[in-house]
Amino acid sequence: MMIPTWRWYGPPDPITIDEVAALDIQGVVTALHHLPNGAVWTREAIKQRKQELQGLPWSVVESVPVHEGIKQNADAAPELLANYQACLRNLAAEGVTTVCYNFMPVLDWTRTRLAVPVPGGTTVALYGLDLVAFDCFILAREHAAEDYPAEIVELAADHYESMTAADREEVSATMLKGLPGSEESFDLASFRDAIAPYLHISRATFKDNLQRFLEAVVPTATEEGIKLTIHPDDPPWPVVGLPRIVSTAEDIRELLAMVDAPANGLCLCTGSLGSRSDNDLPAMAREFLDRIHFVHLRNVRRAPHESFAESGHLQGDVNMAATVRELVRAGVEVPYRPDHGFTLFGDRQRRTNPGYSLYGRMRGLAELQGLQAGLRASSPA
Ligand code: DNO
Repeated sequence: MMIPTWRWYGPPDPITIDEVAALDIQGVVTALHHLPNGAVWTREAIKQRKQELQGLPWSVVESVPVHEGIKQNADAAPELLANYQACLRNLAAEGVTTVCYNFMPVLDWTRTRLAVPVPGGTTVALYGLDLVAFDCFILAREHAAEDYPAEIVELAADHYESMTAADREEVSATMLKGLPGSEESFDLASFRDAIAPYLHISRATFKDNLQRFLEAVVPTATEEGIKLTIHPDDPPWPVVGLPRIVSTAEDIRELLAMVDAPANGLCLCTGSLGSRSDNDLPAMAREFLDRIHFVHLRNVRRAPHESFAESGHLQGDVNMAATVRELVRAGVEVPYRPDHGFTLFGDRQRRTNPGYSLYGRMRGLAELQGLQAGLRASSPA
C-alpha cells in the first residue's frame, strides 16, 4: 500500500506538528530548511528534527538541495559533492533513507501568480503570458524574445501593456522571492547574476553535470541503503532560458540510465509532469515503477501558451484514477503526499505557505485515500 505522508516545514511551519499528528498519515516529509545549501547536515541537527516530529516517522527528506556549484560543475564541485555524500551518510545513520532533490538551475518550482481564484477554492497558477512578459520586459533578459514564437512575444507585449504596476510587482515577487521549499530568494539584480553562468552551459553540458552528480552520490546512497528520488522540473520546460532536463519520459529514461542502480530513483510528481500534454502519466507510472521511490499527487488544468492552473486533486487534466491505479495494482509501498491544495475555510484566516494549506490539502488527502481504497476494493486480488 502507498504510505500517506504530509509535508511539514519544521517549527516555522504555520501548521503545528500537533495538527499534523492528528491527520490520517503515517509519516512526515521534511527538511532542514534553516541550513544553507551545500552545508553538511550533522547527525545532531538531524536528531533535533526527529525530536521535533514528536514520534512521527520521518519518511522522506524533501529536499537535500543540490548546490548551484554542483549544477554548474564549478571549482567547488568536488567539495560540495563530498558534503552531499556526508549528508547522505548522516541521514542513513539516523535511519532516514529516502531523499528527494531536484536539478533545476537557480529556480525551484515557479509560478507567476498565487491565489488566483478558481471554482472550488483559491489556488496557485502559472500563466504563460505572465512568464513571457516577465522574461522579455521585466527581467529584460538579452535575446529572451528569441526563445519564444514571435506571436507569443507579441501577445506577451500586449499583456505586459495591460498589466498594472501592482500586477508587474506581483509577478516579479512570485517569480523571485522563492516559493516554499525553494531555498533561494532574489531581486532582479541578484537573479540576473544567478542565471548568468547558465548562459554558457548548454543542455548537453548540464546533463553531463547531472551525470557527474549521480556518479558521485548514487554509490554512497547504495552503500547506505538510501533511495534518491529526483523531482521533475516544475514547470517541465525551460524557464527564462534556464535549461531543464527532467521534463519528459525521454529525459527520465536517460537519467535513470546514467547510473543504472535502484538507488537512482524518481519522485513521480503528477502535477509537474502533467503540465505538459505530451506526458502520459499512467504510462510513466507503469514504465518507471521500479524506480519510483516517492510520489507527489497533484493535478492541473492546462491552458494555451504553456499556462496552467492547479486544480482539485481528482479534477484536472491528469487522469489521477488511471495513474494511481498503476501504483495500486503493482502494490508499491512508497510514500506519497497530497501535493499542494486549495485554500479553504480557516486556511483563509491563518497564515499558510502558498500551496501548503491545512484544510485544502486535507481535502486532497481524503480524496486520494478514498480513491486508493476504491481501487483496492475493486481490483481482483
Ligand atoms: C513544490 C515542491 C518542490 C520540491 C523540490 C524537490 O511544491 O514540490 O519545491 O520540493 O523541487 O527538490
